[in-house]
Amino acid sequence: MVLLATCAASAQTPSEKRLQWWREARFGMFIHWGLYALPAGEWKGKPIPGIGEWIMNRAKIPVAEYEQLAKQFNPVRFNAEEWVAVAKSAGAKYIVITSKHHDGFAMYGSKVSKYNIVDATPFHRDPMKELAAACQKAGIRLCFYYSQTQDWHEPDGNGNTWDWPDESKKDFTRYLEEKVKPQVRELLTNYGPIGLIWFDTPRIITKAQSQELADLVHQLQPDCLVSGRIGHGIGDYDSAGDNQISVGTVKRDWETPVTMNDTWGFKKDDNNWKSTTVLIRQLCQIASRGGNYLLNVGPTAEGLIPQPSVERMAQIGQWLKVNGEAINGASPSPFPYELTGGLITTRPGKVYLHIFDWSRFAACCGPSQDIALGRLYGLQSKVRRAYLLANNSTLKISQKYYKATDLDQLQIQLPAAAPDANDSIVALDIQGEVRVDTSLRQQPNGVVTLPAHLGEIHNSQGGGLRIDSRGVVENWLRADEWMSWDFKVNDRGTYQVVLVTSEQKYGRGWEGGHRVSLDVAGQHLEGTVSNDGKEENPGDAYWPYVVSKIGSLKISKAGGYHLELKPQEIQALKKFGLTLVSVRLVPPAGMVTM
Ligand code: FHN
Repeated sequence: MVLLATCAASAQTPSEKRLQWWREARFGMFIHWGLYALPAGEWKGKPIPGIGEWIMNRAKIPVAEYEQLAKQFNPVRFNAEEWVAVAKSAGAKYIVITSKHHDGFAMYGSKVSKYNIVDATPFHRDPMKELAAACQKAGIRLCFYYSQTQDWHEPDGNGNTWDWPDESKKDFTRYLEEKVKPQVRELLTNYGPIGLIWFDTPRIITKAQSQELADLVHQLQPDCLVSGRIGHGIGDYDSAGDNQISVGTVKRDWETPVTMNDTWGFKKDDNNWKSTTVLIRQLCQIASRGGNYLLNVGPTAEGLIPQPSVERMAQIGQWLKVNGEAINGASPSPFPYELTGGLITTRPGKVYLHIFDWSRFAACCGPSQDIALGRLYGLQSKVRRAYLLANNSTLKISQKYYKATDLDQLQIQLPAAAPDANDSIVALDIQGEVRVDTSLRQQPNGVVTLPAHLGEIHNSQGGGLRIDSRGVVENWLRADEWMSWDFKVNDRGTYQVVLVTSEQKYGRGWEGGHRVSLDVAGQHLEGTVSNDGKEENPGDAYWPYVVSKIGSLKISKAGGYHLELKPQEIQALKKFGLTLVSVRLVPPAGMVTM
């Protein structure tokens, strides 16, 4: 199969027109800031578990008590220009800030509700006005988060079951008409051009109501985007789950919001900061799959962005200064699978190899200690020049086609050590369009990876096996559903068969003990999915991978193969079932690959 990565020049829909700047941006800064920054994760001397901005809900704080926070909220150290400078230093192109979160408190001067930062706090300033001016000056798009369904401050809003337990008395439409629409109107009228409105947690909103809200936004500002979380697929783009990096080809434009530690709103005891390396790699992962990265900071009640966030943002920016052309405005990888040890982005005439793990990419050693040889399979376009973005040094290359194995190979001579510990980028100048062989095949390190999201699903009637947005199989709860893959192997030999499965999101557990069979190359293997060790999930530390060794198989000649994975028995007590990530065929260490 040959894939041509082309830019279709079809007529633009209004949504596509709105998306233009956003696709070019790829990276934005999220800000969760509100009254919740004051308790900062603690209520009446007790730490409240969970994300900081949910404290009112988690501690079931009555409205009358929570409202008192407003009287103490005085963020005198807030400086809009400093915040915008943090975004700018990171290379972020837009800022999305909470104008009203689920606690119902407007962080701007609202005429619709007195429960707002100008009228209800001693601060009396409108930070959104100041941010609008600072963003305008810095050339950054200002965007507003707005919680359209959950509002714990309003009797008719969704979510406050402790002050108003009787759901039958709630009139959501009234809340929508009397608070949401008028406030959205204010936000789109009083702050200049707004890049997007980031609606969230649609919950009980109806399709018609989501549509009315989107129409209102577009009527007030035709260029303003609407986030996917307006509900019912009505947004201009999709929003992946929190901290969930989608895998594979995502058909629509998408964005992932990501926390820098474990909370969105400030929590004084949350110091679980992701490293800059992880953050840079997440940005690259998302860009290589055609998405946008929205990285959060949670300022304090004084108005300061925590120092660890400021530092990480600046470090991302330093990396982007050198490597930004491979991210901002870049297109996704033309391959359906990941590069060994890294990933790929493209733009017209260019392919960028992002190498995270130098030794895994440069799997075979060069003639002397100071050279490593990296290889890429499947690129069919002619490469005119290869060079390191880090220092613009040209790299020696050779390109060959092996007819016997139908293999295009690009070999690149690299320095022995990675020039950038976060992600070293090898840029390829190519002739014409990017053309690649998209078949699943053995990679230069000898491993054959068959990702779940690229397999064929054989559902049975009433069965529910499917792939979630992380690329993990969910609902594989029945033994009469199965999966298969077609792939190409270059090297003869014996391979260990490993099943990689995933823990549930946010450490909610894992289920093993499934008995499975594999049929491939005329061989039949049987084994049990057991926990033979954990492996870091490159996408997210929140749900590690579990590795199970199933047995070994022999491949006696290079060529195309078909593998079928069929369960004989599935353990589904916890309703997790067989959470497959991939089937991996691993050659013995030291096997010589072509
Ligand atoms: O409930 C909110 C949460 O507080 C936070 O704002 C995140 C950010 O994506 N959105 C919701 C949960 O998905």
